[in-house]
Amino acid sequence: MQTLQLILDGLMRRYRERVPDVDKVISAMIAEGIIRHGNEIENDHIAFRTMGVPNLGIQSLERIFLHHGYTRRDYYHFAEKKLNAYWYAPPDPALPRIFISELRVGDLSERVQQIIHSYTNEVTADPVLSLDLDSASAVDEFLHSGLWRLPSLEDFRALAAESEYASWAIYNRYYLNHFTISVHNLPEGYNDIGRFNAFLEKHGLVLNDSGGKYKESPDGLLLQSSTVAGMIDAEFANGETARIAGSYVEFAERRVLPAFAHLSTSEIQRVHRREGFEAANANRIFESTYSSQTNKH
Ligand code: OOG
Ligand code: NI
Repeated sequence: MQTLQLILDGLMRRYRERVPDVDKVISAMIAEGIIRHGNEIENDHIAFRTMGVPNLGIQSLERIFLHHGYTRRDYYHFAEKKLNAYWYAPPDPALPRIFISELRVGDLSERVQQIIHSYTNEVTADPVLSLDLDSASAVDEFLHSGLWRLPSLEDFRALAAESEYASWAIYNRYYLNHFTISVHNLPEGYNDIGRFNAFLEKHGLVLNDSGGKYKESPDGLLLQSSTVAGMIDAEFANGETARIAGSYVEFAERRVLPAFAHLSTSEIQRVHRREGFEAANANRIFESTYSSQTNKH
């Protein structure tokens, strides 16, 4: 538990450093009196992106979290974006869920597959198998170091033309893709996604509007929104530079399940609320790093 907490803390620390929207949201929440410090924010889930090739992908990355007590749950398939994903339930309800997706590399064009393999072939054995999973610093270093050479800008652009997920993952690797603020436990007036979005926009945050500014599951119980990823100054091979999409922040409202509608607010725990994810919502949220959304900055 201690080790897992250190791994999660390391991910959050670097994410917060790279993604100015995190502090922007937290400061706005403090200024508005929604929270007092920031550490009382409930993290609904964190997400990673991976390359679906031998030695890497979901089957490799998930091993870190399975080792620390996470349980694999539902599978999702995104045909148009050529992705697979699973979500993982934490060993303790105070910890975030994890969402790991993977590019179905074999479904892409020959040319793009070749570019991806030219990088991922540098990984000749599953790196997680030789990692000391009980060492928080070893895992932390692994998650934040390069598995392949720095990409060229030309390759990055060729990938982006066919899959903006591919170009994002080849550059950003296992840096956190997002963390997610639970809005349902916030004070009255901010505890539903529509009002929380209005608060965010009032403070100058730009929201992903693909499929609407929030996405709602068919059962009406899982509502999600996200910021448009901020741009980072990225350095490519041969000293070339470009502004590319980094990570974003997500917001989730999980409503109480009909079976527990009779409970009073103080009795409601995580188990009484809608669990899991929703493919149609996720399909839109992926676009938070796509140029169709980042162009709005
Ligand atoms: C993940 C998008 C899906 C969710 O909560 O459904 C997602 C990504 O952008 O990698 O986060
Ligand atoms: Ni998410």
